[in-house]
Amino acid sequence: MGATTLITVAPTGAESAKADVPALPVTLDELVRTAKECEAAGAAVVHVHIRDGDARPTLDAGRLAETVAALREGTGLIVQLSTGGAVTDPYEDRLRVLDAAPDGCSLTCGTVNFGDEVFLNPWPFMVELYRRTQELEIVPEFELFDLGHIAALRRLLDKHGAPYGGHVHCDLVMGVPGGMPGDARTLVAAVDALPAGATWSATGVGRTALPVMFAALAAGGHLRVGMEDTLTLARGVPVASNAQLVARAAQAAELAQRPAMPVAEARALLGVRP
Ligand code: KMH
Ligand code: ZN
Repeated sequence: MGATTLITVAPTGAESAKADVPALPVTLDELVRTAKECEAAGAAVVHVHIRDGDARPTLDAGRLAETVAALREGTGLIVQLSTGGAVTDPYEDRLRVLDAAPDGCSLTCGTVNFGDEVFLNPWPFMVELYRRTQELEIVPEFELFDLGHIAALRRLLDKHGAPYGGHVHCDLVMGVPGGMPGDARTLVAAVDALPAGATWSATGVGRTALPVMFAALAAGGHLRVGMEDTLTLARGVPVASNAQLVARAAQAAELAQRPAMPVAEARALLGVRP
């Protein structure tokens, strides 16, 4: 078990509408301001989805490049772009995300029912995305929504070698309707199945956020929090800001005697490009 806790913030996502969630950061200014606040509260990685001028999810190449530049300029955070996008995004657009040259990107290890929709990640797409991360020297974070995704991750590593940076870091995304449940016994089963030497964070969507956070800390893992996954702080209390969620995670990590990991340590752990 490491001495510190890597905190990733996922501030926006692709699923919530600004009209329903006014605190959601959707413009570049809002995103950079949020990222600065989250860095100050203890985050080391920002997992980024962007929106267009109408606050709708987009994978526009120009906006992605501009976003990476602005986050680098305004923060010291490790910039991880989502390649998951929205469930409607075509594979080609999701692959082109890497052209924005982020430090890292998400790479989901299989298809999963996603509420009433399907989040498609067939094997050939996973392989193509993985190869491009290796070529472009971008650190992938393996997103695992279900236990079967861990088998696909192991197969990917067996057949296509180590990721750029040489280290395998995973994120258990738990509690998605259609994916693995967000509870302690599922978390332990997932962690037991991970490849040797991998590090991992966990996030629980919706009301599984706190059980998953506590289970992850108890099991020696890292944390992902943010308004992509959680919009309610407590029953009937909406989340006011992403920084509020990061501060709560940092406080829990401190109580667990593994305080928030400084960004420099996170860069070394993940092996991101200097
Ligand atoms: N928005 C979801 C369909 C990722 O960022 O890579 C997928 C997602 C995963 O959020
Ligand atoms: Zn995401």
